[in-house]
Formats: sequence, structure tokens, C-alpha cells
Amino acid sequence: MISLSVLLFASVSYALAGAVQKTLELTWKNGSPDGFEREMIFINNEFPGPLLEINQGDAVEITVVNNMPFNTTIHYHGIDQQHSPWADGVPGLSQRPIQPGANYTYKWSATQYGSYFYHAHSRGQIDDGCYGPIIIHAPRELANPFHMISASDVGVLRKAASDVTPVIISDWRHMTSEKSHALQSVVGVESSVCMDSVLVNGKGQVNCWTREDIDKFTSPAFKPLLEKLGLKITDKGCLPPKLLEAIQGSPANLSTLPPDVFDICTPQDSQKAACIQAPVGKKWVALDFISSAGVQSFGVSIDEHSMWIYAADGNYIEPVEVDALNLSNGDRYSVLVKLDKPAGQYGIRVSSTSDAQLFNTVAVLTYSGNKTTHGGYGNHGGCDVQTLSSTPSINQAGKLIKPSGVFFDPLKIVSFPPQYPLPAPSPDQTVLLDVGIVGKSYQWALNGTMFDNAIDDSAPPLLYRAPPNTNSTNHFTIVTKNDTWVDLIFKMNTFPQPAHPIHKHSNKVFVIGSGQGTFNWTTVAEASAAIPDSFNLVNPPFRDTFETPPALTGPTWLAVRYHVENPGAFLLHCHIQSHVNGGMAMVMLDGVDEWPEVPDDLKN
Ligand SMILES: *[C@@H]1O[C@H](CO)[C@@H](O)[C@H](O)[C@H]1NC(C)=O
Ligand SMILES: *[C@@H]1O[C@H](CO)[C@@H](O)[C@H](O)[C@H]1NC(C)=O
Ligand SMILES: *[C@@H]1O[C@H](CO)[C@@H](O)[C@H](O)[C@H]1NC(C)=O
Ligand SMILES: *[C@@H]1O[C@H](CO)[C@@H](O)[C@H](O)[C@H]1NC(C)=O
Ligand SMILES: *[C@@H]1O[C@H](CO)[C@@H](O)[C@H](O)[C@H]1NC(C)=O
Ligand SMILES: *[C@@H]1O[C@H](CO)[C@@H](O)[C@H](O)[C@H]1NC(C)=O
Ligand SMILES: *[C@@H]1O[C@H](CO)[C@@H](O)[C@H](O)[C@H]1NC(C)=O
Ligand SMILES: *[C@@H]1O[C@H](CO)[C@@H](O)[C@H](O)[C@H]1NC(C)=O
Ligand SMILES: *[C@@H]1O[C@H](CO)[C@@H](O)[C@H](O)[C@H]1NC(C)=O
Ligand SMILES: [Cu+2]
Repeated sequence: MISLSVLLFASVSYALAGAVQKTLELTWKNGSPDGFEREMIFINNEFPGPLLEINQGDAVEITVVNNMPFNTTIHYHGIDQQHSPWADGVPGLSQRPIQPGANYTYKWSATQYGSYFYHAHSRGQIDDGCYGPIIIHAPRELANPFHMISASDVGVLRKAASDVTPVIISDWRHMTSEKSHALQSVVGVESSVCMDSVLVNGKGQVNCWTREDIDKFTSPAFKPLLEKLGLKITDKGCLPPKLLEAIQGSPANLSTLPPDVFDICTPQDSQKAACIQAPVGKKWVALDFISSAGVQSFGVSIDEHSMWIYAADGNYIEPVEVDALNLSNGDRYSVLVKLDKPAGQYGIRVSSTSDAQLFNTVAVLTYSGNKTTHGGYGNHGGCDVQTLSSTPSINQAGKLIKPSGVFFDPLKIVSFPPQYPLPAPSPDQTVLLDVGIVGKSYQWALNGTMFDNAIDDSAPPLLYRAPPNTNSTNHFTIVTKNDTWVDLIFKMNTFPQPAHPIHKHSNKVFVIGSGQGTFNWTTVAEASAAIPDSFNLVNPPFRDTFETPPALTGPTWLAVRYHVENPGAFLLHCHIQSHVNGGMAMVMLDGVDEWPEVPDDLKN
């Protein structure tokens, strides 16, 4: 069990802050989350890993013991690592890899509250199951937005939110990440984008769609190209490899592709579905939706219930009531659900909304007056989905069924309380980044140049070097000074390319603009003078994970702005595993003028 702070509600000044110590032991053994057995990663013998429950202000110490046959590191996604850049978990940047049999202790302070998760940051180990949820409880006194949901229920809503249940959504592949990665360079196309199943809290089914449904839900953006090439979406619901070959414009070795990678779908339904048990007799339940997906993004909804989204990437927002939300890799949304329907079982629908693959799963939200507790996070019981009779709000392709339904729009997020700099600062530095493939369809770059993955083993890690390595001739290193403002402008000028869920390590960014068309300006000031409607410089969303608009039939762009306030070596990267492993990352040497001295006892 986790050693929890006994002080459930630490004061805002953190004078009574507690400590959380936890050991996470990583092992590599057989498991079958969707009914198909393969080798995978377990954390303390669990999949997904155990919940880390923390109070804001706590000192956190996590010892990761690597009992797997390969190197690893653990990253705490969304944790800002104020004054602890050495605990960020990126090999070659903030530490050396943890080798088989070794361990490393991550020490950081919980300066934030809300929903986070931890995951491996080594190669494609996320796709092998290396992740688990983090909840950081806000102090009772912290201003919350629950009165905007129901003025008469504030106490009940706050209590429900403090009992929030994590719901981790991921995609799952039957091949290990290393095999899948190696296969791509043999085959010559990005074959690792075709997954096998969708998991909710580590449970799922392989439910192969009928050909009729596959044809019916084929993305209109790809239909003309498929028809022109005489191709069809594969039996696993994936864009066919021949289409990927056509997009990259260079020949592949498709005869080397095992048929079960794209084509053969074998149903597996030996597993029960994830079952989320709402507390007995309560009016509201809170859920933290977390995407630990390696590739695809998902539409999520709960049958016959709306969801009040009250936090995004951990931070409170002005709540919005929606029927469905889109969840991309690395996103966290916290929702409150009113339990105002007859006691029973309701489907939680999770359907891919990415054009690259049509697949889905169903989990169950159950509530009753009965004292049955076979659900919740970390409980391995399950529910039957065959007996579900509730009415879905989205179809199997993630589209709203009722025309009056509401999909959450992440660009409309408004922080609660307001937290944006006004007047908008003018940036000290603007970094323009050319996003796209740079060769084969598995070779990706955030700035025209593939990130050099050999950095993983760079000795010593960049953070340990003094003075910092300010090599900016490699086209994948951004160097900033402390207490400056930086604009990052992502330009997707080649197409088709999917939406990229970009994750910035350390502190969050303001998502200030996005649009269709070529971004042919050099600063936000020029662009916002020309196309003001594409920008929000007043109350922009505040995120650590943000999606570039998909560039399917023409160019798109995205602009974010952040304040450099935590010197250290951090990563900026796409959270699609095949993209980041294919080179889609940048090193950010933040605040090089105030570079920290790494304490000797924290070096590995
Ligand atoms: C971590 O490694 C050190 C050095 O090998 C060892 O003394 C210690 O017992 C290990 N800790 C755990 C929790 O395995
Ligand atoms: C296909 O594979 C063969 C044998 O591995 C290799 O010699 C050839 O270069 C490959 N062709 C392409 C287009 O990758
Ligand atoms: C969310 O997904 C739906 C269904 O695929 C799509 O129509 C919609 O454009 C997406 N919304 C956003 C804001 O990405
Ligand atoms: C409550 O439990 C009883 C007896 O186990 C069962 O028959 C009934 O269906 C349960 N009700 C709900 C809503 O789960
Ligand atoms: C594991 O990490 C060590 C230390 O950085 C490095 O020398 C070794 O090459 C790594 N092993 C692999 C397989 O990457
Ligand atoms: C800078 O980066 C380039 C390109 O990766 C590399 O060739 C060069 O050795 C680097 N210089 C230093 C001083 O690290
Ligand atoms: C991005 O790449 C371009 C060349 O393609 C280069 O001029 C620019 O300096 C690079 N930006 C960064 C931050 O490395
Ligand atoms: C930017 O590109 C678009 C389309 O290519 C063009 O219509 C527009 O005039 C350009 N804007 C500037 C400022 O050059
Ligand atoms: C970096 O800048 C931030 C924001 O101004 C400031 O709070 C912090 O103390 C600075 N860090 C150092 C090490 O000077
Ligand atoms: Cu990407």
C-alpha cells in the first residue's frame, strides 16, 4: 500500500505538507489484457500500474526498481518538476537509463494538484503497458469551480472530486514495441500504427468490425485516395500499408509484412470489460479520463449521462457540460457525472476518432444501492458488456448520434480561476518548427531534422553538463534564458499528416492560436494582426499536452506560448510513440543562464 500523508487536507501554505514514498518494481512477463497472451510490463505485479495518491505540497519519493531485461526510465507526465529537473525521467537529458537490476529514486515536490500519470520514457515501453495514474488532491481551501455546476451541491461535488476514480484509456498491440519498431525498418512503412484493441483500466476485447461497418465509417478524407489506389481499409480497421507507401512516395517491402499486422483480425473476448463502480448511494461520481495511448485518439462518452468537465491536464476550468469528449495521447480530463438515472449499468463508449484506425471498446459505469464493490481502479473484477441495454450517445466510430449532442471543444477551455498573463506579453523568442515526415512514413521530425535517439545514452546526460551544451546547430535544440517568454509555432506544411498530440515537459503552455492554411508569417504579432480570429491572447487554454490540427488535405499550424521559469533540460515531443521514436522531438535547454547544479546524490 502507498504510504499516504495522514493529513488529508494540508493547509494552502503547505506548512503541514506530508511525504509520499513508494517503490515501483517493473517486471517483464506474460499477460493477456485483451485475451491474447504476450510479454508485457507489470508494475508491482499490476497492469496498469498502481495509483499514486498524493496531497498537494507533499514531498514525493519514488524508487523505480528495474527488474526487466532492458533499460528504462519513468516520467511523471504533467508534473512541472519545479527545482527538480533531475526527476523528469528522460534518458540522456535528465538521467542515465536505469539498467536491468538497478534502481533510481525520483524526488520531487507536488507543487500542483489534479490528474497526472506516470509512464516509461524509454523507447516504446508505453506500448508494452508501462503506465499508471497519479492523483494529487487539492487542499480543501483551494478555490474550485463546482458552484458553476450546481450552487446547492458544492460540498457534495467537492467530496465526489476528492474520491475521483482514474479511467486510463490506451490502445494495445499484440507485438512488443521493440519488435514492432524493428519491423518498420524492414517493411519500410510505419507499420506500428495498426493496433489490436482498446483498453480501459487494462481491460478490453478485440472486437473485429464487419466489412459493412468498416466501409460505412471509412474516413471521408481518405476515401478519394483509397478509391484512386483501388484500396480498402484493412480487416483490423487500418489504413492499408500500400496507402502509407503512396503517401511517403518511396517504395516499401510490403511482402515482408506478417499478415496479422494490418489484415487479420482475430476476435478475443475472454476478458470482462472494465467496471467503474460509483460509490453506493451517492449523487455524483468523478472520473479522471487519462490517455496513455501509444497511437490513436478516442471519443469517450457515458450512455444516458452527460459529463461536466471541470479540469483539463490537472487544472480546474470553468465547467462545461458535454455528451462526449475527445481524448488524445497524454490528455487528462476530469469529469463529474450526475447519477440521476435508475440504478444499473451504463456503457462507457470509447471509439477511435483517428483516421488511421477504426476500432473501439466498451466499459461499464455501474451504480446501485447495493453494497457490491467489484469495480473502481485497481480492482480486477469486471462487468459483462453483452447484457448492457443502455443507449449510447456516440456510435462505434465516435460520432455523436443525436444531432443536438455536444462534443467538448478543447479550444474553448477557460482556466478557473483565470490564469493568463494580461496584457499578453510580447515573446522574447519565436521558434518556428517544420513538422512532418522526412523520408519513410515512420521517420518523423518536429523541425525538419529527426531527433537523435542516441542521446538516450549520452554520457553524461545533458543536465549534468556544466556549462550547458548550447549546440543549436543540430536543428533539434531550443535554448532559452530564464524568465523569458517563448512562442513555439508548429507548421504542418506537408500532408496528409494526422493531428499530433504534442507534450511539453516541465511547465504548461498557453495555446494561443491555430488554423488552416500556410503560416507564412514569422511572429504571432504579424499573424494575429492579419488573422485575429485565429488567436486567443486574452484567456487561452493552459495545457501540458496540445494537439496540432490534422493536416489531411492542406497545411495547418498551431501556436503556443510559455514562460521559462524552471531551468533544466526538457523534452518537447509528439506523444504518438511511433512518431517520437521516429524522431519527432526537440531538446529544450530552458534557462541556461540559471542552469542548476545537480546534487551529487541524485546523479546516476
Ligand atoms: C537500489 O540499489 C542499491 C544499490 O545497488 C541497493 O543497495 C538498494 O537496495 C536498491 N533498492 C531497492 C529498493 O531495490
Ligand atoms: C527489401 O528487402 C530486401 C531484403 O531485406 C532489401 O534488399 C531491399 O533493399 C528492400 N527494399 C526496399 C525498397 O526497402
Ligand atoms: C472530436 O471527435 C469528433 C468525432 O470524430 C470529431 O468530429 C470532432 O471534430 C473532434 N473534435 C475536436 C475538437 O477535435
Ligand atoms: C442488487 O442486488 C440484488 C441481489 O444481489 C440483485 O438482484 C439486484 O439486481 C441488484 N441491483 C442492482 C441495481 O444492481
Ligand atoms: C543501457 O544503458 C547503458 C547506460 O547508459 C548503455 O550503455 C547501454 O547501451 C544501454 N543499453 C541499451 C540496450 O540501450
Ligand atoms: C552539434 O550538433 C551537430 C549535429 O548533430 C554535431 O555534428 C556536432 O558534433 C555537435 N557539436 C557539439 C559541440 O556537440
Ligand atoms: C529548425 O530548422 C531550421 C532549418 O531547417 C533551422 O534553421 C532552425 O535553427 C531550427 N530550429 C531550431 C530551434 O533548432
Ligand atoms: C500566406 O499564404 C496564403 C496562402 O498560401 C496567402 O493567401 C497569403 O497571402 C499569404 N500571406 C502572407 C502574409 O504572405
Ligand atoms: C527563473 O525564473 C522564474 C520566473 O521568473 C523565477 O521564479 C525563478 O526563481 C528563476 N530561477 C532561477 C534559478 O533563477
Ligand atoms: Cu505525431
